Amino acid sequence: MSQTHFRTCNLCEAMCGLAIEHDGKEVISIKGDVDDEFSQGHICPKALALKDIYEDPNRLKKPVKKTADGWVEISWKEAIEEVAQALANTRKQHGADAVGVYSGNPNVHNSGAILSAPEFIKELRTKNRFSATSVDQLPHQYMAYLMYGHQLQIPIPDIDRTDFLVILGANPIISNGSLLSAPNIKKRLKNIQDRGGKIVNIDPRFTETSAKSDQHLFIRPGSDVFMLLSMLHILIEENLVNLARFENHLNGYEDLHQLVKDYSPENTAEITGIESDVLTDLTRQFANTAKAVLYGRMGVCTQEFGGMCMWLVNVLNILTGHFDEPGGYMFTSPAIDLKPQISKGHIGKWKSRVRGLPEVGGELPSSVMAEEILTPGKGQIKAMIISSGNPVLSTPNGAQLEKAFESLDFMVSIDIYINETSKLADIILPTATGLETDLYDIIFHTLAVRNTSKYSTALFDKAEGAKYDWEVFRALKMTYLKSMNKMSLSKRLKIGIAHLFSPEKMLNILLRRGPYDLSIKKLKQQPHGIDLGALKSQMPDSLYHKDKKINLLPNEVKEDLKRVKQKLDTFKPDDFLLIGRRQLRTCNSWLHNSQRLLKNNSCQLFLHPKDAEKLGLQEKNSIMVSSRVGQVVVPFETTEEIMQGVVSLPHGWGHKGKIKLDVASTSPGTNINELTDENFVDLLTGNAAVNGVAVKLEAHKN
Ligand SMILES: Nc1nc2c(c(=O)[nH]1)N[C@H]1C(S)=C(S)[C@@H](COP(=O)(O)OP(=O)(O)OC[C@H]3O[C@@H](n4cnc5c(=O)[nH]c(N)nc54)[C@H](O)[C@@H]3O)O[C@H]1N2
Ligand SMILES: Nc1nc2c(c(=O)[nH]1)N[C@H]1C(S)=C(S)[C@@H](COP(=O)(O)OP(=O)(O)OC[C@H]3O[C@@H](n4cnc5c(=O)[nH]c(N)nc54)[C@H](O)[C@@H]3O)O[C@H]1N2
Ligand code: SF4
Ligand SMILES: [Mo]
Repeated sequence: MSQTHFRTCNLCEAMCGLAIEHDGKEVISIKGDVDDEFSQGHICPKALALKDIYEDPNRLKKPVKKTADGWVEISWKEAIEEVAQALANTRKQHGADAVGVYSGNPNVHNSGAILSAPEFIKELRTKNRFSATSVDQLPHQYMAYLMYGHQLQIPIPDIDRTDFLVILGANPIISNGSLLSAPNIKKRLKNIQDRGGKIVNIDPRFTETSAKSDQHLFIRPGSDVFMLLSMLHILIEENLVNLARFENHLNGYEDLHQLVKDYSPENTAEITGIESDVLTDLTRQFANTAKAVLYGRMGVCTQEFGGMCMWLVNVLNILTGHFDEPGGYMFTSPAIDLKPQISKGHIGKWKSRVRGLPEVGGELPSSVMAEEILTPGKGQIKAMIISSGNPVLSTPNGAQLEKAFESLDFMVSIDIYINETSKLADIILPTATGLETDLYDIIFHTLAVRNTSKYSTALFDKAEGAKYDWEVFRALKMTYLKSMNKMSLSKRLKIGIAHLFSPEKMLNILLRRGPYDLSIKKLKQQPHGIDLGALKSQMPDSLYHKDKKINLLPNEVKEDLKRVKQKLDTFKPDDFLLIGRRQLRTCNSWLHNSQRLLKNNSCQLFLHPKDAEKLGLQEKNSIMVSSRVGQVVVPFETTEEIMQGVVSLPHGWGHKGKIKLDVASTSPGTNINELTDENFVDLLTGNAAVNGVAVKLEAHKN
C-alpha cells in the first residue's frame, strides 16, 4: 500500500514542499505538495534526484580508508578513532593552526549539521577555517555586519509586493532564488508584471531571467560598482534622495556626496557598457516608484568589487526610501532566530599567514587555502577536514588545491561520495542524507520572502549503524578531546549533558524562545508548514548597532573606494572575460550522478558569434581557454545572448581522476575553477572573484 510523505526539499534555497509517494521502502513518485503553505505545489527537476541519491549504488554507506589496495571499509569506531588521533597528533606536533577545516554548501541545508559542526570546529582552536561562504555570499554578510551590526542581518527583496525589481547578477529563473527563498519564483516574478510592475535585469548574458524581464541591459563583467556609483551620483545630483523615516538613523550620509562626484554616468559608460541616458532613466524610475527594490547576488558578489557592489545595493535601497518598507529591501522575523546565539561578526582579528588577508566572521578566504597548505613554516596546514564540500571543483585554482590536498599528512572528508575532493582523503566518513534526515531550514527561513516555519521528518530510517552528520561531529568532538587529553571530568559532564539534546530537542528550545509560540510538536501537526505572514518593517529597532543608526559609510568602504577609483582611471579592456553559469539540472558539483539530471545537460562554453568569427573557429573545433593559472579545452556554442568579449562556462563539472561516480564520469565536463585564479579576489572582503576572470581563447582542432 502506498503512502504519501510530506517534507521540504533540501537541495536549494527555495524550500519547496514535496509530496513523496512511497511504499515504506521505495519512492514511487515525487511531486510538488500543493498544500504547502509556502511553495503551493511548485517543484523543479532537481527534486526527483532525491530518489536517485537515496538509491545511488555509488553512495558510500560505511566509512572507507585508503590503502595500497584501494579503499577498504572500516568500522565507525575505528574510523572516528583514527581521524581523531590523526588530528590530535597534527596539533600536538605542529600546533592548532596545522589543522584546517572547509565546510561546504549542503551543511547549510542540514539543521543537524548547523547545530553541531561549530561545536566540534571550535575545539580545534584553529585559525584556518574556510567555507563555501567566501566563494559565495560573503559580501552580503560583510555589509550586514558593518551597516546593520550583525552578519546575519541580511535584507531580502520583497518581490511579492514590489512594483519595480532590478535584478543584478542573479538568474533566479534557474537558481530558484538565493538569499531570497521564494519557491516558484517564476510565478512571483510574473505577478509583478501582472500587477503592472516592471522587472529590469542587468547581466553580461541575456539569461533565462532576462527573457522574463521587461528590460535587459548588458554590463561588462566586474564593472557593476561603477554603474552603481553612477546611480548614486544621479540620485544625489537630481535630488532624488528620500531618507524617509531614516533621516535620523544614518551615519555618514553627508560624506557620500563628495565620494560619488567623479562617477557621473557619462564617466562610467565606457567601462560598464551602459549608456548614460539609459542609466539615468533607470535610476529615475527606481527612485520614483513607491515600491521598488534593487537585488544583487552571485554575479555581483563573486567578483573583483563584490563588497563594494553589496554596499551600494544596500545604500541605493536605503537612500530611495525602499528600505524596510513593503515592496522594498526588508528583513525577516524568523521563528528561529540564530542571530542572538551567534557572534555579530568581526573583521581582521587575524590574518592569513601567507598573503595576509583578514578573517571575516572567523573564516579566512577559501582562495588562500592552497597556499596555506603548500607554504612551509609555522602555522602551515598539515591536515584538513572537509565536510559536505567539494572545493577542488568549487574554489579557485582547483588544480593547485588538488596538489595541496595531495601533499597533506592527513585528510578526512565527511561526504557521501568518492568525488574529486574526497578521493584525496585518507578516510571518508559517509553520512545519512536527504530523505533519511529530519530538517528544519534554520538559515533559509531567515532569508525568505515570507515568514514561514516547517519541520520535516525523515521519510526513511537511516541504514543500520549509519550516522547522521550531527552524530559524526559529536563523535569526532568527544574522541578528539580524549585524544588531546582535554576531557576533564567537568568537560565530560558538560558535553554529556549537551549531547542529551538531539537536534530535534535543540530546535524545539529555539522555537519556544521565538516570537510565535511554536514547538516541534505543533510543527509536526502541520506537515505542509505554517505561514507566519508577510515581512514586517522593523528598523531601527532591530539594528544591532548600539546607537540604532545605520552605518552608511563604513571606514572599510571609504578605503576601498580608492581601489575603485584606480580601476576607473587605469581601465583598459581585456581580451576576454570569463563568467559562470548555473544550469537547471545541477546543484553545484554534486548532482551529475543522477542520470535523469545528467541527460540533456552538458558543459559548454558560450561565446558571441562575432568573437567566434574573429578567432576563426570552425564548427568541429573546440576552444582552448587559458588564464594565469590554467588551460582547458572545451566544446563551445555560439549565441548572441552573450556580450561580445565575454564567455560563460557552468561550474561544478570536471569529474575525473579516481572518483566513484559512475554516471557523472560518462560526461565529465570541464572544471571552470581550473581557470579561476586564487589571486583574483575582492580585496575588501576576501571573496573569490570567479566572475570576470581574464582569459585568452584559441581555436583547438579536435
Ligand atoms: N566558478 C564558480 N565557482 C563556484 C560557484 C560559481 O558560481 N562559479 N558557486 C559557488 C557557490 S555559490 C557555492 S555554494 C559553492 C559550493 O561549493 P561546495 O560546497 O564546496 O561544493 P558542492 O558542490 O556543494 O559540494 C557538496 C558536497 O557535499 C556532499 N554532500 C551532499 N549531501 C551531503 C550530506 O548530506 N552530508 C555530507 N556530509 N555531504 C553531503 C556532496 O557529495 C559534495 O561532495 O561553489 C562555489 N563555486
Ligand atoms: N539549478 C541550480 N540552482 C542553484 C544552484 C545550482 O548549482 N543549480 N546553486 C545554488 C547556490 S549554492 C546559489 S549560491 C544560488 C545562486 O543563485 P544566483 O545568484 O541566481 O546565481 P547564478 O545563477 O550563478 O547567477 C549569477 C548571474 O550573474 C551573472 N554575472 C556574472 N558576472 C557578472 C557581473 O560581473 N555582473 C553582473 N551584473 N552579472 C554577472 C551571470 O551571467 C549569472 O546570470 O543558486 C542556487 N540554486
Ligand atoms: S526549486 Fe530547489 S527546493 Fe524547489 S524542488 Fe527544486 S531544488 Fe528543491
Ligand atoms: Mo551557493
